Amino acid sequence: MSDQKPSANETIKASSNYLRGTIAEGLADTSTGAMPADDQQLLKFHGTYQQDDRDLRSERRKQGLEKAYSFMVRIRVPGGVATPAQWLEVDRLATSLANGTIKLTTRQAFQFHGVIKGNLKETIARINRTAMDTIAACGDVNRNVMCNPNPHLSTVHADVLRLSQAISDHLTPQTRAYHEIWLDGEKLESTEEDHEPIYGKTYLPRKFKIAIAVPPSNDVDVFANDLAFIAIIEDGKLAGFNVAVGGGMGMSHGIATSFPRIADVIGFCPADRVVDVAEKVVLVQRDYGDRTDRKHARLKYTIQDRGLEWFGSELHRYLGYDLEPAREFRFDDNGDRYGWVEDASGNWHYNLFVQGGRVLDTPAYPLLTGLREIAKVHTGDFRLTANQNLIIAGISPEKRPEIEALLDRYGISDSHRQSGLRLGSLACVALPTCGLSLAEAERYLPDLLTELEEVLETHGLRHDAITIRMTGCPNGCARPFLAEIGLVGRAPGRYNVYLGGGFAGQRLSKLYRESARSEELRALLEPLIAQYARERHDGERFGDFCIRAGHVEATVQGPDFHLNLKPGALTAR
Ligand code: SRM
Ligand code: SF4
Repeated sequence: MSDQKPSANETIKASSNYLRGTIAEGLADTSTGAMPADDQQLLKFHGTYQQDDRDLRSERRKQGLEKAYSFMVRIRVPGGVATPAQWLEVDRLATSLANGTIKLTTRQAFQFHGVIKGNLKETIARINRTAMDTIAACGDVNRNVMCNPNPHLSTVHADVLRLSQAISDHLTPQTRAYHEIWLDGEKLESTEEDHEPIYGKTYLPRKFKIAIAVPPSNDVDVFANDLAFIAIIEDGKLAGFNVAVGGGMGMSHGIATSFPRIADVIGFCPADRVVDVAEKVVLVQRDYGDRTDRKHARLKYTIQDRGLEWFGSELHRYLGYDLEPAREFRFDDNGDRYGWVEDASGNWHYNLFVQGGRVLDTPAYPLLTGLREIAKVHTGDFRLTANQNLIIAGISPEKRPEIEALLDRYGISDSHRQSGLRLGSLACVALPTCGLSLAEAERYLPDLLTELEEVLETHGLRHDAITIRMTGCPNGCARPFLAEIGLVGRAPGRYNVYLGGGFAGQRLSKLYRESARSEELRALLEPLIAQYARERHDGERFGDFCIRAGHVEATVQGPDFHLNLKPGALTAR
């Protein structure tokens, strides 16, 4: 920890009157499509980011116009569950007030892009009218709580979903600013000061993320979270959760003090203590997280700096009791179960693959329209997965033919019949909306996959599951450091290539090639894929193979992520 003064964002939060700032005034100013700089920081807590269309930047600059400003709006969906009515409203908003697409994110949320300032209030108000919200979807607070979305996988699913919603509710900011600013006619006239019992006036030092996994599926990539709960099922019942802390993906190229880290398992808690444990972990981070340097403010750095032992004893002090020893668990993979699956009660679930999580209509593939027609007749719900996919869940046997006919009519029924590599792919948004992207991701990965599919075909691996994730920068929004192949934007058309991540998201990958040009990626990966096809052991995963074959070393935690360790010097986690 440094002795420096608090970062600028701390001052903005402290003087914002519980996140109000001058947002209301900024929204009313029609002379610009942008918001004042400080309010842009506060808007994140309300679930929206100011962006501009980066494809248009230079043209607009030449014409002397201000940037093409618009807003990204993120809808919180705890556990990823949305009703058909909610889906239909999301669709209406996307097509009437946003850019005509729905983005399913890597944290089971919906995102709109391209909402102009004049439409922001209506968008957020309408989201709230369908019993969803955007508060705390972004900002220095606890974010959307993820949980395994597959009800058919486990009988304890309902319990786990309920708990993820309970954690989410408990950690939602209490400020009335959200209601005042966005929900017309609900301005509270009370003179009482707001009160944030958990966060206080300056909220958290940085974003905070929680996920719950239900083994053997690690489809939420639980180790990428600040706080992770791993369900322990004994005798078919939920016994409680292993608790893991200190995960996070983001780093900056060339800055060795920033690094991805996977969460460490520190113990076990019974199910009825999970909300309390979540609160106290948040409080430890609230009180000890670094508020001077936002690049060093996540829980992973608090733990890395002070040690896991320190964290354990501090957590004990806040809780007033000890966690129990961690229990056995095993993860098989971090992907989705595609296609049709029947659950114990005879209902059906269809997990479709959504390329890059982007739901839109193209002449060849009217996915948005197809899902709209399904939502009109569907009596179950929709489940967003952490792999940017969608489950049409809870389809009764009587309803299945009708849903199947619609899937066929709109060309969706084959969505899960893709190569194993494509099904295991994730791409973050990147260009043109993300202000931090250094290279393409969502718009480029599909083409790269088509090239790599030719390679897989040649080597007989078309149906083998391999995880590949691309991001436009090292912030890691598609968790590339937990993929078997991670491609991380470095500059336009250039990517750092990471290999050796664990197939179950249990091990970080390692840098294999720096700043490879996009035209080189196929040639760079082909020999590895060919060698894997020839030399792999029975059941050996591509990531494990890359380490055994000596292409990359096994990773270790913390700053050592950047060290070029000799193979075998340290063991894989
Ligand atoms: Fe992310 C920032 C998109 C999941 C780590 N992320 C951003 C912003 C808001 C860019 C910005 O700050 O200006 C991106 C908006 C792009 C756009 O145009 O929509 C953005 N992140 C996304 C999404 C939409 C990617 C996607 O394609 O699905 C995901 C939305 C999740 C959600 O629904 O809440 C998304 N971001 C993640 C994840 C994955 C996860 O949480 O499992 C990570 C890695 C885990 C982690 O937090 O360490 C992630 N995003 C970041 C970071 C690095 C944070 C760090 O402390 O290291 C940033 C940059 C920042 O916060 O300064 C960032
Ligand atoms: Fe933007 Fe980088 Fe996140 Fe991709 S990884 S969405 S480029 S911040």
